[in-house]
Amino acid sequence: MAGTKNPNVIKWVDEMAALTKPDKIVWIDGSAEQLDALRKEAISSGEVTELNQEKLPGCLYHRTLPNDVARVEDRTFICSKEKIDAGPTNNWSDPQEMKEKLLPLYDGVMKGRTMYVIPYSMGPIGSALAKVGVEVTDSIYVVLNMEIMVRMGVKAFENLGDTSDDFVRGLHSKANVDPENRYIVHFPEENTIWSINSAYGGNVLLGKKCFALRIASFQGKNEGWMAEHMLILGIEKPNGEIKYVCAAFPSACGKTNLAMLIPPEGYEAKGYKVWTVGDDIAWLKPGADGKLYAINPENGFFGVAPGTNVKSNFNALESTKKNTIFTNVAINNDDNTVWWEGLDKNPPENATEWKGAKVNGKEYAAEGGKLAHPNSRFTAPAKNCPCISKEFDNPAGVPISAMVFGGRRAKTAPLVYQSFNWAHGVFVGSSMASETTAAAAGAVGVVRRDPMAMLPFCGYNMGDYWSHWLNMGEKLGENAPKIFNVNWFRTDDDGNFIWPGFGDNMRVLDWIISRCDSEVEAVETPIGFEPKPEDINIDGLDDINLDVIKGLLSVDKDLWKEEAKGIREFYSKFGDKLPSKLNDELIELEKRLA
Ligand code: OXD
Ligand code: MN
Repeated sequence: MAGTKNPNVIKWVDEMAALTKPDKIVWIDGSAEQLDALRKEAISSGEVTELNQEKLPGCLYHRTLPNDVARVEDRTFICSKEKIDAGPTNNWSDPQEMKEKLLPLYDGVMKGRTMYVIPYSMGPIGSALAKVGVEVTDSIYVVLNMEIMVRMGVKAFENLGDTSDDFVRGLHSKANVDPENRYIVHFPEENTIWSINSAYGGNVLLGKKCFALRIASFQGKNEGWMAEHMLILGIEKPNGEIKYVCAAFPSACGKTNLAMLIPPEGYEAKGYKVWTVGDDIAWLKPGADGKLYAINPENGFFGVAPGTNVKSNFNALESTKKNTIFTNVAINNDDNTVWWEGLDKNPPENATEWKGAKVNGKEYAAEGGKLAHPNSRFTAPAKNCPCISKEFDNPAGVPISAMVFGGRRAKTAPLVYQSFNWAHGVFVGSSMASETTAAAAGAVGVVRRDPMAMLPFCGYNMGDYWSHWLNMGEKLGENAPKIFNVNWFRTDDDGNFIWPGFGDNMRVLDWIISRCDSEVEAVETPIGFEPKPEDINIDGLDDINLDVIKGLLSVDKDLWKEEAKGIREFYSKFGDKLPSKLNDELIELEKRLA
């Protein structure tokens, strides 16, 4: 039963079935009965296993093939009609040529399999900011994950109605999970995503990166809104007022941790609280009052497990205690629970590592083996999160006061600074960068530009994307959020982090919201407005005194001159698409540094 009369949906699903030739088609209605039956089927086929149902009720475990453990940027394409519209930061292929290449791979690929048709809404049902997608897939694992990550089922059709054609078409087949024929392809001008030969979340949960960032960023440009790789959090002040902040960081900068931050004791005693609206993606649109409102289009967290523990992120860990799917973590066979590096210091002796081998976990870890894959994940319902915002389901979204960019910089960027204005803030975001760490292969300390943390996720030319940002600022005028940059990762001469990070990042957020409320003054520097050192609250911090804060806020002009050169080189890739305003901002920065 289709659950919709919409002829556009029905026609497209018919076409996909004619192409992939499944034995059976199952429309996902979102009912508990149907999901229960699918869970049982996935358990009996071995696609997932049930974890300890007393300790982890409703939790399942899944293992992917070792060749299929992460997003594949080199096999991800933006197929706009014109190459220039994909821009220099995306892989591009002519849409027709790409279809000719992929159609034979899809032809009959679901023979002997069931095709699941998943209607879903990105964003709360009934929200003017929400959008509908339909994903067809031959993977129950995808259905079970989508159930957590999006608002799934016939209710999504309420937003679409009976005639609209405005839905994103997602075609996924795990096929043979063949890495040589793995493709993650976007046709932004056709609202269409094709994914084949992967069964890893980021490549197959098409609502997430593919739709909510790559396709949605393009839709947002055309329709006057923004799809950003940003967490959304609310900071409740002692008087009960809540200020909302969005923040973009490249991966491995602690985005989920910041989204679920627990304020230091002194703040909690005063009555401050932090509420999570989203940990990965924000859709932003001006409201009737002219302010910028954000929704989290997702309904769950697809978080990296390693490193998550009671201290680093209590709230994320709590979120995984029920109805969660774990992928590629290790199993503790003593009690059929899960383990990953950084959960605690006790790898289970009787373990199964992520590829499926039974090992003595203690010995394995002592020899440097990884029991969980470094990119192993939990898929957890947002409503499990102890600090989930009361506004999480609010169709109107939350008004954004500040936008924060950040990266991992050992010396260059100070702890925090504020942009002079919106256009300067866009410049700051466009030149965002992170330095490579010893954790990744290759040279340490190499600067990688990742504008607005959108490098792998912008579905069109990044130059046009920056123009769109600049236009949004003009439209918002006085109501535009203030833009900031933070860096939690400054190191001392021995390479140790100076700033404690985690919950103590609240101290920086405190300054940020005080600036938004014009409650605190700032110091003008060549790169932006900085706090007066005494305005960063260091009460209760043992190792940090005013001099340390001064150091964290220092701006080394020589390093920044190098930085400006790096930005100029990066900008040169964009040719005519680089907005002249950003070039002007760079020239102004160079003048201020001279
Ligand atoms: C993610 C990512 O998985 O940004 O969220 O890579
Ligand atoms: Mn992300």
